[in-house]
Amino acid sequence: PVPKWALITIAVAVVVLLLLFLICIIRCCCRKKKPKKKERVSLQTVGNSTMANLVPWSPVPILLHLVTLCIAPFKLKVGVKQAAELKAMDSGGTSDPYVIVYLTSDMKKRYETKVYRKTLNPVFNEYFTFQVPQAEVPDSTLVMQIFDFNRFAKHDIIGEVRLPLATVNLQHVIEQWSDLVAARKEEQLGEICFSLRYVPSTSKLTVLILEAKKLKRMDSHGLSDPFVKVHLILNRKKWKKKKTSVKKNTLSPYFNEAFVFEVPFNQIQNVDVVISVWDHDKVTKNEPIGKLFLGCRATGKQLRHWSDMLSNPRRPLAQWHSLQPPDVVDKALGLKSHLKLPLPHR
Ligand SMILES: [Ca+2]
Ligand SMILES: [Ca+2]
Repeated sequence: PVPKWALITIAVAVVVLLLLFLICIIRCCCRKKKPKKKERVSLQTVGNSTMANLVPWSPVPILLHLVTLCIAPFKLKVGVKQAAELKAMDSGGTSDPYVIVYLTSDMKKRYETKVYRKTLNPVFNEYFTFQVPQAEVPDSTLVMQIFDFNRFAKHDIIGEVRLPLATVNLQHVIEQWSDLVAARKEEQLGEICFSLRYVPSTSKLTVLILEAKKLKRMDSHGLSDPFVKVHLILNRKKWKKKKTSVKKNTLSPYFNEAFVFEVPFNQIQNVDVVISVWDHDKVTKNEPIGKLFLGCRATGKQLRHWSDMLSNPRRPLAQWHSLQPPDVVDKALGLKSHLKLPLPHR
């Protein structure tokens, strides 16, 4: 017979050994999960950060760090970590870099890092938090612009990184190097307000063009002469079209013109409504100012407006929308190039 104290000692020893074994396993696992730093990752691979491809050395990269803090409301923490081998903008062969960070869904909210004097390899390690309505996340792009500070002259832009949030897997922490590219000018094309109403029993789709504001100025001596075209696209082909009257010399026209289209209930899912604002010109051809489309293929605010219309039959629903560059919208719609040509003015 084994004494009781011996049994207890053996039991304690076994438990201690098991605990040690468990600690070892946990340590090994954690070590593997630590993200590798300083990998140079191309933007295309962002969608799947675990499968990031290594790309050849690039001359001016910047290291970013993204963390989704909260899903609803969507909160994103953006870390500007460091930049390497920046272009020298000052005569001494150095730059004084700082970074401006914003999301295109709210361009008024901009953050700035401190200025780092006389360096081409600044280490910023600064973090900024953004909050975005959930519906606007797919359409939003994170923009980081690096500038060279100058005390007595205009600050020069060194380059920028644009990261459409729709291309990023926001459920993972992302830490990656991105290449800087030449900065693009942010263009405000304007906003348009219209209401949508669908009555399934009568197959009537009503688009009421209400007004527009902050439209881009298109005429060199004057403002713009806006009018609105409403196109219906069925199965990627232009189907029906209507247009408003022209409002002369204004950037905030008021239309209040309604268009009724007959769309059978079994086709409503296959229809895109394209709304474009044009500048009328007497001498030269009319020019598009901006565009947007609604339908089951749309995203963000436009998709929400469309689905609200479908789930509230017979009720007109009005909403403001931002105009997008016409070529971007045409690309999203996958229209053939010949359909992009402006129609002759009557
Ligand atoms: Ca400078
Ligand atoms: Ca004009």
